[in-house]
Amino acid sequence: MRVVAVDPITRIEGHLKVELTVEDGRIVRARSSGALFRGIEIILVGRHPLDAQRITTRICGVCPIAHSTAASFALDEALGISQDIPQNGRILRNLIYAANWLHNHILHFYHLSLPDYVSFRGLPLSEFLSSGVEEERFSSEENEKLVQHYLAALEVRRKAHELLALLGGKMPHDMAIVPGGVCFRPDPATLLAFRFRLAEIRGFLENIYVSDVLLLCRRYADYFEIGKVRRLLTFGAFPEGNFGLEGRLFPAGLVKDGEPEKFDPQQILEGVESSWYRGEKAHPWENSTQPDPQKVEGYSWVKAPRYKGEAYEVGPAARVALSLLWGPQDFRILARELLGEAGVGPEALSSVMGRHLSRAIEAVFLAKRMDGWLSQVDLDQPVAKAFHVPPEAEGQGLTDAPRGALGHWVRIKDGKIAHYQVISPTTWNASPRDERGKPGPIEEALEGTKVGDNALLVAGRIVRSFDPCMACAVQ
Ligand code: NFE
Repeated sequence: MRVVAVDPITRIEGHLKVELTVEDGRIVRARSSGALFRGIEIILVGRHPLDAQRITTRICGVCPIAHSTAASFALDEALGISQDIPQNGRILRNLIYAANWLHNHILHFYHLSLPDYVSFRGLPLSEFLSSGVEEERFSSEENEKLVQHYLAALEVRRKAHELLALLGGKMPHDMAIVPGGVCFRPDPATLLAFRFRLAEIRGFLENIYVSDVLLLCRRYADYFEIGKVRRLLTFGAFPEGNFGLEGRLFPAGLVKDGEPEKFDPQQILEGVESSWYRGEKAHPWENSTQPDPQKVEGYSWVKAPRYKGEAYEVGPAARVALSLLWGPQDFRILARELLGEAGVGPEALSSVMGRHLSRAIEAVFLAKRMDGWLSQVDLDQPVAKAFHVPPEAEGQGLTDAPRGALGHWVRIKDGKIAHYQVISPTTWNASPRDERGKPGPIEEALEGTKVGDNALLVAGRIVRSFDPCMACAVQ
């Protein structure tokens, strides 16, 4: 038996530590641990409610628009205007947010994951980039092509940031999404520039990204059986009609052992049994953040959210699984086609390769949908709803972020924030054990995996397939 600690196991996006106990070439126990405390929920208390949206976007430089969006949804509800957001406000928010998704998926595949599979031998920075991949599943031409696309993707990511900034003002931390809608009115030239940039990015997604992901899926088909969780949860994303959980482009729901279920936000409880906090398991409306760095049973700053008492994987696999059942017809056609090309069915989504394939499916679909949204912007109509901040109110903002289900909960008293809680995607995925000793999703995906002498490489592939972001995971 040996114990291996990998710290950090994430390439960027904060430091996730994973401790593995390996026995007879198999991971028998895994502990995932967030090593940095943030305290954003505490900082927010006592501030003006509108600060929530500006401050929480700073939680993360990779998915800032996710927090901008969730905070705006929570404040819309608290201000009593959720159902009055003008169509332009809804569409422009979606476009800004979706641009961030495209960037995130390209970043994850090429720059955070590909070094786990391709060889960078002979290239500058090879020692820095390589995960020590020695197996040769790609021909040298394929390897060379993927390395070239790694470099090309840097440029495409810059374009995706520019796309976002055209409507969002800047990246990271957009200036446009606000409670009520957006705070600026684009002119026709800006919309045209957006369409032009989007077409360039779509070209890369459709012609290069998808075929690179399919190539990886073919060469590493065994990884459709590795890193499974089997319980999937999504809050859904991108309102296309009314606000709320219904009418989203990607529908909300859960899939447990292949069976879909409606999602009920009241069933979320967050525990701190193995986390360095005081307190009892509670719903985010009642929960608090009381750091206790000396807690003996603790091994992580990440809390442990559970749905009906169970740990759920959140992220692209959950969205694709649900959208295949309840999503738009054109999504189902695309998803079935790409799953067919990879030679797998929906049961393979919750796996290392399933997560990569899911991101590719939704990125291609989303970019096409964005083009349609753009045509719906009506420059003669309002972009925001005016509001007054009430002295007492509360609001819940639920959306999926690129990495999965994200929730913000705000309570206002005496015109100030009295309570703020965030549960982000990586809080779900990287959560530690709960009061029943049940592992979090990343721990579960690791445990039982045969790794032989390659514990670091295989565990790295499993953990990084979730795209963990520790900046988001701890609040
Ligand atoms: Ni910091 Fe994020 C996304 C959020 S992950 S990247 O996607 O919320 O926990």
